[in-house]
Amino acid sequence: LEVEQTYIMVKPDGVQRGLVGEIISRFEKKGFKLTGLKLFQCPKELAEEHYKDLQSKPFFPKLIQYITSGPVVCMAWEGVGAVASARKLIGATNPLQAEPGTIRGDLAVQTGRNVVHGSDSPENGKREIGLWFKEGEICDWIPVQEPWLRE
Ligand code: YYY
Ligand code: MG
Repeated sequence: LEVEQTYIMVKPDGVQRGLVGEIISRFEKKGFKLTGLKLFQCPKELAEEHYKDLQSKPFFPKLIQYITSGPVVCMAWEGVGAVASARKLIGATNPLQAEPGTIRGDLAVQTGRNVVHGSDSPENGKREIGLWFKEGEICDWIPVQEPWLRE
């Protein structure tokens, strides 16, 4: 398994519902390294670029409206196998199908209000971090817990 970067975002409903700390905490506790973090009001054009693969879907306009309806919390996380692992922590797209113990399984009830985004591939992780963060907003650092996470 490779060291990967993944883009995680608390969506506007997660911010409004006061779930930011809880969601950050799940990735922190897992042992990933936070390399970028900001509160951000997303412009429509960026939301459309981020979700461009879904452009033809009937729910696309509503999705863009939702993502731009209030501030989001943008995060970049790094770790071994971080992309797939983060998707597991997040749970299924439809929160009713998401397992208990996952973020969506524990904290959400509807696909259109599923509180969090996570990149679906290492390529998209890099692409999305590049979209949402400017150069200088990503920090590389060595967590003191490193030797206690991996032998
Ligand atoms: O990666 P993930 O967020 O789990 O699902 P995607 O298939 O990439 O869809 C992105 C986003 O679109 C999803 O989190 C909610 C919304 N959406 C929707 O509103 N209705 C659907 N039937 C499918 C997705
Ligand atoms: Mg997706």
